[in-house]
Amino acid sequence: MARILITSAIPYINGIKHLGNLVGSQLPADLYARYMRARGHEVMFVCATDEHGTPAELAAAKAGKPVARYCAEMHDVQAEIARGFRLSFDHFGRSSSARNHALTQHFAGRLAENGYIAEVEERQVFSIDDNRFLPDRYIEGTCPNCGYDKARGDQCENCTKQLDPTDLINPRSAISGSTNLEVRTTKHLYLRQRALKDRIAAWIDSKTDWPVLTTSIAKKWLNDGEGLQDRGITRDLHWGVPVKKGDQPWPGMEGKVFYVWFDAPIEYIAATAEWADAHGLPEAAWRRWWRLDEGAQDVTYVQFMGKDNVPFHTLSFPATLMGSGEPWKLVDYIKSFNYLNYDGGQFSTSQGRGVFMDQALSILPADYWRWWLLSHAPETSDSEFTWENFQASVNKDLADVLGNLVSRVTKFARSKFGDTIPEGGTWGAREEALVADLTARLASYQTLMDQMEVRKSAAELRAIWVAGNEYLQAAAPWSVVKTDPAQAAAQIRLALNLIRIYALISQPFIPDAAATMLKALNTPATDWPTDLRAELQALPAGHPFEVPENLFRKITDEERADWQTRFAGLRK
Ligand code: B3M
Ligand code: ZN
Repeated sequence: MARILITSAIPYINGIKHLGNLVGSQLPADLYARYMRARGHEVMFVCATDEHGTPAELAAAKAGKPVARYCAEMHDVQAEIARGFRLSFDHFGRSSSARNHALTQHFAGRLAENGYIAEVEERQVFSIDDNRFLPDRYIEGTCPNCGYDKARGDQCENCTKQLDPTDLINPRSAISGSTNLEVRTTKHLYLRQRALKDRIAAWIDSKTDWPVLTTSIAKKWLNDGEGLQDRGITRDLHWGVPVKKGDQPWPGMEGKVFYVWFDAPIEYIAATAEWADAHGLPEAAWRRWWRLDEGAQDVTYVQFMGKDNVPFHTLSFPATLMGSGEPWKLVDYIKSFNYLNYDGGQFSTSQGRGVFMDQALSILPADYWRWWLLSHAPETSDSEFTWENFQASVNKDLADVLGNLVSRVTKFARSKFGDTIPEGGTWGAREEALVADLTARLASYQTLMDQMEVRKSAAELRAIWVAGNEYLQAAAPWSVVKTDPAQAAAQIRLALNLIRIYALISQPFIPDAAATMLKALNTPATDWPTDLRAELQALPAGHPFEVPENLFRKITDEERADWQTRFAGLRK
């Protein structure tokens, strides 16, 4: 049994996330966590809300609420929606927690002791009309790297380059739109990433198995142009983790807070500590996941994120951990994703374009979305959500292939043989061929799931469902029953057992349908099936079963057209 630590990028608190956010981090992380648990491994899967920085302040101001209250409310909203999508976090924490405050201040203190923090008198953009400094998202302008005209002060969404507000061309205030700006001097702390460059570069070079998307972005910002830059890690804001050296004051930094991207990844650790606190467990319970000197040397750590988050996870967060000089667990594998587009454009939270997580659940249950999103995950390139494709995929894969098999088999079994699994008959060549085919396909499915090949895993799972349909098509128990009822009984006994296997192996993708299938078969979720010949005979003759509710319904053309119109415009 292995120990696997899984983190999903933590979603900003500033509103409900759209389906593009979901498929880029939380959903594939959940798929992997569910799979690894089902394979019998010990899993710690954490996520949280990212509650600091300008996104939180701007959203609270827009909602007309104090930022602390806004964050508390939005955390509950996001947690509820995550439950709705069946995201199986061991803990869904908050970056504003006391744990994260303490850990963030701890890391800053250690970095300072080790000489990796510089105190810099720096020039910051000040808005005369707003009477305040404009860090990060408080300022917008044109990206000096790619020319995108809505780049923010901290990063260009278009080309992923990390920016400083003073880098922007034609800057304007995101609060008032004012261009009446000037540069003023203020003192800030810088993380001396350049001093850690060689260590980071060597570490990234050692990750030969990482996806190209991850390493290409990391290497781009490590080596391009002037290479890795030192990064400001404090801000002139009120909301955030107060700047301290451990638990000691930091002279000259009073009233300032740490930059959101400094404390957000530290929340991965803090969320694990919050998990231990929530369960009344001792410190050792979370430290064994994170401290190499306290058990984490056995842990495999996997992170999931969208491509725009890669620079922070390959450069800045490792720099924090390495620079601490303490034995913290570094990530072993970073699974990153491209963007999901929406019906010919981009999903956008700021512009309210696309389908948001709450809206999605209001029209269809989680499994429909989980299946489509995962089977179309933007892995090798950006992918696109269209309502036509969604309808086709749900109707074919879920309703026709899987749902139809389950309902046909259970209904036929009940009408011909009653409420228990029938006895009689034996397997022949066709059944043996099915066992061989499924055994090979299951092995391939497992390999793909182990490799986090999300789309390919979905395709293989679908192929496993199709193989069952083809078997039934060829065996045709509904005809055989007329001449050889015992033979039909053997076929349907196998088919009912097949439904159980489908439930066990499909659960990471479609947990609710899997639970319904197991319930209909009066059987608990057990270990991952290994020996398919034995598993296809696990439920014996005489075992009671029921006909489940329809697993999946089809999406009609009218519904599709209706949703297409309803979600064409901008939200709010
Ligand atoms: N909140 C950005 C995002 O939601 C940011 C991720 C933090 S991961 C430590 O995409
Ligand atoms: Zn750019």
